[in-house]
Amino acid sequence: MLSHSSYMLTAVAALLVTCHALCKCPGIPELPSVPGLPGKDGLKGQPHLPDSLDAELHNVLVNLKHRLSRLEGVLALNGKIREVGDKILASNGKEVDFASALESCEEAGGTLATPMNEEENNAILGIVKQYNRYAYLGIKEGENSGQFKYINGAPLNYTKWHQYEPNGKGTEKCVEMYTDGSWNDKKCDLYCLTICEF
Ligand code: MAN
Ligand code: CA
Repeated sequence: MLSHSSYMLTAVAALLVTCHALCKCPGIPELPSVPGLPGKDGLKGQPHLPDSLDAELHNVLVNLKHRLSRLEGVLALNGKIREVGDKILASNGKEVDFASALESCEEAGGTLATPMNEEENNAILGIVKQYNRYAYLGIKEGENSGQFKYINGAPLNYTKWHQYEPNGKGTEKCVEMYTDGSWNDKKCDLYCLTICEF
């Protein structure tokens, strides 16, 4: 006979495994194994949860998804978020230096908006236009001048430089988006709009 708490733990583990199977979660690592509980393959076979609990968990997930999509609808309606692919973009409307902008995004569990393709660039541009302010992007110049990288150090796979940019030659290590969506290398201690991605 399972104790109440281990029964709940099993239920939560099952919920997480079910969620993991239902949602494609890029970037989310495999679930760690929980000592004393079957792994995700174990849960697929026997012994498994009573059908009533399985149905209940399925119901919980369906309701959570419905609730989340309604909340996203409200936020989008109010111009608080924009969704592009799997990313959610949002701004706090504040203009601060690069380090502060990045810090705000990370504190909220995200990072600075980083356009990886034209569609994402256009979604970020929508927010730049909404506030009519240039925004810092999640891109920085590396040690070699002229070599810009994502914040995680990976090389850029998409660029949208304005004509004659980047021109700072090591003196402008951050990147801002203009109100036409093009990019300019820019000093990092100026005031640009904070746009985060989650
Ligand atoms: C300013 C700065 C530079 C930019 C030029 C373009 O000097 O914003 O980063 O390259 O304008 O004229
Ligand atoms: Ca420049």
